[in-house]
Amino acid sequence: MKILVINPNTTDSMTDKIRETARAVAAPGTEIVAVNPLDGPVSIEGHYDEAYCLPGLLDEARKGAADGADALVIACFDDPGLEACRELLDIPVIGICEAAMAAASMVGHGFSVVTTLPRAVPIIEALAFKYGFERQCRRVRSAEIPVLALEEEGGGAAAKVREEVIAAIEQDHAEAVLLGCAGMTDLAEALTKETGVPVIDGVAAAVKFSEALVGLGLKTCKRLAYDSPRPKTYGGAFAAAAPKAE
Ligand code: 5HY
Repeated sequence: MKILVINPNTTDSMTDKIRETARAVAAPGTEIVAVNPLDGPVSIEGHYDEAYCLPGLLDEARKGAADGADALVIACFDDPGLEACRELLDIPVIGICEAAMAAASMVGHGFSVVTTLPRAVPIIEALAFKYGFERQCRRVRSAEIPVLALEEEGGGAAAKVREEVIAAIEQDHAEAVLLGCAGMTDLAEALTKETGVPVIDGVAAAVKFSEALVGLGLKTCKRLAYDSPRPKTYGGAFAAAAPKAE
């Protein structure tokens, strides 16, 4: 099978890290294609960035599906464009936040999340409610680092994430801790070994859930919620993206 993994921001080094994790956890016979758009924000920190990542994300999703992807992983912890991609495609579409929360709910009674900036906290809290994990989500913490700090070797960002992971375990009594940014994907293994608590990276979780859904032969239901977009005209720069009659 082929899994398309899209980093919706435009930072190649983060896409490389995401690709490395995805390929490391993929089963033999699973091909990983990891890409990011050329147009859009270098990092997604809040709603405005998220809005401007969507056209590039949707274009990459459309191209990847046409190239034979069997599933799509959206590798940003805000799960941007999740429902739009499910309308656009019939292959399974999985967001790394939803995947990480689902995995955490199966290995512990309660989980915490450690993300980057304080502004990301309410966004992830809202996702916990949206996905029905509000009872299991103990707290969403911020390491108070910009997303791109995670791309700086020796910049101290990893140490700040580690501090919050330990605080989540000791203070929130979290039985699993989610890494609330795709840029943290390379930190999960060492933190799990050090703490003895599952520290869950959404990229890895989403890849394995994708393999499971494809293996079950499941596709997105195209009735009602995720029905294909209705054909209509789009004006201006988005004209080529207009939904066409199937
Ligand atoms: C992410 N931003 O996973 C989110 C998470 C965050 O560019 N990739 C980003 O920290 O807001």
